[in-house]
Formats: sequence, structure tokens, C-alpha cells
Amino acid sequence: MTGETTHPLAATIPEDPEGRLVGRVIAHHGKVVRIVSSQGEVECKRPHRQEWVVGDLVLFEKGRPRVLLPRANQLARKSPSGGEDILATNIDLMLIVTACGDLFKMPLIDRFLVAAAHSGVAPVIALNKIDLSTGPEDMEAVSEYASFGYRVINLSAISGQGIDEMAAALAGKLSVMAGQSGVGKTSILNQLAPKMSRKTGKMSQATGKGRHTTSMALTVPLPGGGALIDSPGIRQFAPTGLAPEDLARHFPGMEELVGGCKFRDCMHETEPECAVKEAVEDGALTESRYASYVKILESVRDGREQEWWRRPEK
Ligand SMILES: Nc1nc2c(ncn2[C@@H]2O[C@H](COP(=O)(O)OP(=O)(O)OP(=O)(O)O)[C@@H](O)[C@H]2O)c(=O)[nH]1
Ligand SMILES: [Mg+2]
Ligand SMILES: [Zn+2]
Repeated sequence: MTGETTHPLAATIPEDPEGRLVGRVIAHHGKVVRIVSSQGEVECKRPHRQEWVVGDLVLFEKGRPRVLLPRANQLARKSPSGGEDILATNIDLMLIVTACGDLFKMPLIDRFLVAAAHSGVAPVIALNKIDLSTGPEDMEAVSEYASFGYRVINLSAISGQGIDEMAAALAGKLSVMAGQSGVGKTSILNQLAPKMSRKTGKMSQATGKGRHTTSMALTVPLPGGGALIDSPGIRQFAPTGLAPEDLARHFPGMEELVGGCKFRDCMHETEPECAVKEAVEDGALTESRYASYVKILESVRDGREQEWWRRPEK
């Protein structure tokens, strides 16, 4: 079963060493999953007691998708019952979308970066709405992330500026978008894949905030190869299983410092000879970045990670 690649998403599916047909789950709804392979798209029921979610790779047997292949990574959040909901798997890249103006919040970017690092997904930061920028502040703030080694792309989904750079960054990859309502995720998607045009929100004039326009998960194939997942679950997901002591090495700008602390289990709060606190004192790490770390630490300790996204303080 080699068949010609007809579906754009089929190109993101790794080949099976034994030449068997492999499919990718592109949508799931209850027990029904939609799977793409080089043979086209099929809809089928997932096996009893197996969770097949967007991004999963499944092996076909006797013409039908049957065996779930091991996952390279997974994005999961706590379920209301205390377990976890797997939102997407085998993700190459997390596009963290923020925007100039009131919607620009560094603590939110930090939380997404921590979530990406903890999940083993490479992040890219997109600063959208640069056409609305009234001064250098947002761009300077976001360039701080570039100085920590993160890739940052400035763009405007309205003027189209930076869209080519974004398209190149996403080409051939399976990516997810994260970012609060109104930052322009769907608008970016529409620029990248114009034929799939989706609904964007009308800004509320009073607040300049969006209104959660996108309500269904969708895997959109990109013209340059690869696909982008726009899902309400992922755009504000808090990771499961993040231990407080692992936070610092996932925290932007702190990864490099933590090795310099006197105590190996230093939490960088009140411990003596803490390299992080020293960096704050001599200005190498800003007070606001450190405050952002402390806030995340508090919520991880209390198991209130879900609240990360409900407190988007500036
Ligand atoms: N000026 C300007 N407005 C933009 C830009 N990108 C998006 N917008 C506007 O911002 C509003 C929200 O955009 P959406 O694309 O719906 O935002 P979203 O992130 O998908 O929002 P949710 O689906 O609610 O999560 C719309 O009115 C867009 O027209 C941009 O680059 N510049
Ligand atoms: Mg949207
Ligand atoms: Zn320390």
C-alpha cells in the first residue's frame, strides 16, 4: 500500500519501516475519529478504552486503522475528575500567539513557554498586531525572549507583514496555536491558509478584547506542507504533572542560572547563595520575570495550574 500522497496532511506522516500504512488522527469527537493517510480520509470508531486524539499516529491492519503508535509527546490538561485529558500528541511546534497593546502579557507567555518545555514541544513566539503598535515597548519586551534563545516572529495578520516568515517556520510541521482570545490566532490561520477561511471575532469596542470566537478543534493543512491545529482546549491549556522543583529549568531566562545555586534542590525563594536571586539583585534577571516565576510556582504547588489562564495580569 504505497499509494500516491493526495492529502496535504499525509506528508506529515512518517513512513513505517516495514512499509505498512500509517494514518494520522486529524479530528476526534466522542468515540469517532477522523484519520488521514496516503489512501485518503476515513472516519471510524476508536478501539474500546483507547484514547485516540488529534496528532496520534495509527497503524493500519487489513485496511483498517488498528494500532496506536508510541507518542513522541503529548499536550494534556487536568480533567474535571482529576485525571488528565490528552488534547493533542506528536506535536512539533507550539505557536505562542500574543499581540501588541492590552493583550500583551508577559506572564502568559511565560506560562505557555513552561507548558511547552514541560511537554517537550518546541515553542515559537508570534507577536501579532504590530500594525497597532504605538511604541517600541511590546517589541522590546518580546525581544527579551529572543535574547533567551527563543524564536520570535513579529507579524500582522491584517497587513500580512511577517506572514511569509511564519509560513516558513511552520512548513512541514504539525503545530498547535496557544494564546488568549482576541490575539488573532484565527486571523493568522486565515492568512496562512486562505482557502480554509474561518470566522474571526469582532472586537468589542469597549475592551478591545476578543470573545472566544473559535469553539471547535480543527487541523488545517498549510500550503507549504504541515498543518496547524486551532483548538479551544490547547489555546489555554495548563500542563499536568509539572513538579514545582522542575519549574525553574523550564522558566524562560532561568534555565542557565539554576546550576549555579548552592543547593541542588534550591527553589530560588529564600535559600542562601541562590544564583537566581543573585541575578535579580545584579539586574541580570528582571524583578518582573522573577515575580512571574514566583506566581507560577505558587499555582503549581497548590495544584491550581488551570488558573494560569484566568489571571492574565500584565
Ligand atoms: N489591527 C489588527 N487586528 C487584528 C490582527 N489580527 C487579528 N486582528 C483582529 O483581532 C480580532 C480577533 O481576531 P481573531 O483572529 O478572531 O482572534 P482569535 O485569537 O482567533 O480569538 P479566539 O478565537 O476568540 O481565541 C479580529 O477583530 C481581528 O480582525 C492584526 O494583525 N492587526
Ligand atoms: Mg479564533
Ligand atoms: Zn536558587
